[in-house]
Amino acid sequence: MAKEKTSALHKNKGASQSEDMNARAIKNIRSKRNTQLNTKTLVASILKRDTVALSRAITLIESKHPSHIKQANTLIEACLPYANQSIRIGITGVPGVGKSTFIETFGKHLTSKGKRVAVLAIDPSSSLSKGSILGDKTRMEALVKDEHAFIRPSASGDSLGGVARKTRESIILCEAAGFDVIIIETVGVGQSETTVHSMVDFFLLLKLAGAGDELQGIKRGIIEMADAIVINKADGDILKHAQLAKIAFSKALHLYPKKASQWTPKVTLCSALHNEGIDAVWNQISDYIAITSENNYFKEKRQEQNKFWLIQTIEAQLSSHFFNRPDIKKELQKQLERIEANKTTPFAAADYLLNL
Ligand SMILES: Nc1nc2c(ncn2[C@@H]2O[C@H](COP(=O)(O)OP(=O)(O)O)[C@@H](O)[C@H]2O)c(=O)[nH]1
Ligand SMILES: [Mg+2]
Repeated sequence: MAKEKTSALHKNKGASQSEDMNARAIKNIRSKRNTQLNTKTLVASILKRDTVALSRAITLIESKHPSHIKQANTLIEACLPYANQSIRIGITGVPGVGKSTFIETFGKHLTSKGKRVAVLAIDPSSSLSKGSILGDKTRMEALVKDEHAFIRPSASGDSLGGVARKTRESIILCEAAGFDVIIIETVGVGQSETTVHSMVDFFLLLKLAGAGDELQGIKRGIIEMADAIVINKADGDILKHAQLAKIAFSKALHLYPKKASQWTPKVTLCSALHNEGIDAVWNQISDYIAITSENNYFKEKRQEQNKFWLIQTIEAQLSSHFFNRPDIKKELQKQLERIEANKTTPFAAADYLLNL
């Protein structure tokens, strides 16, 4: 039968198109089945703590290909029941403050205590400079080689929101892969500290001692967000400055009202390079977890964060949907020109565009 069909198709040129379509349909079904199989295998491997599978999964999350996006969503859904079992720590500080060095020393400290540590990054500047804050993996040589650590350079993206979403999804995957501590690093460009703050349990500000003007040039709100201020490079000639900086920051912290978490942030000194003061940082975080678990703030904060991210995601999708519409693109340009020519107000123009 099959043979007859084949030969008939070969004689009839007009039928070759349907044969082609059949082949395509079969290929489609196969590839769909393969994708489903792949997703299942990938999830199983992630749950078995296979970091190669974890890397592949994060790459899928970062992809813009529609079929990858679908697969990524299935993946996240499958991993979600296994998530939520980690401590998420945000670390921020200006370039050169010693974030990479700190994460290396801190990460090694944690793995030596039997913890599994994942390091992710939010780097809003990376889409511009094509660089990445975790690109300098050389500073984390020991941690990179540690089988209980996983380091993922920052996701690239067009917007902070896009990068943030990918990072949040990566957190879920890392948790499913059994990581106990997730560190999110950021350089604090633009709104990135606020973004990281909205996805972590504990927010750590890394600072340098200067010439007594530590508090100058510090972004508003950042001290309020910090659960700990750690002054790095408190070694050698800088130690004295660091001690003075500690006093200045402690005073500044006292100006803020008590936090909803009932936690009182502390200022400590450390030398990431010489592994000094690192255990004190971990002890502080452990205390924080104990206090906020006891008073339920830990859970409540995560729930608030989830609600925040739901709204954020809807807003982002609505706005990208809107701005990507060809008619809106055209009309927006026109309205911008009209604003320039003083022929309309921003509000009237917005009304007009939203009603299109
Ligand atoms: N003296 C001293 N130098 C440090 C310390 N931590 C980092 N550094 C140095 O500061 C420079 C910048 O560190 P890095 O970790 O790359 O900073 P990042 O840009 O914040 O990631 C490097 O040359 C480090 O060796 C420290 O605790 N003490
Ligand atoms: Mg670095």
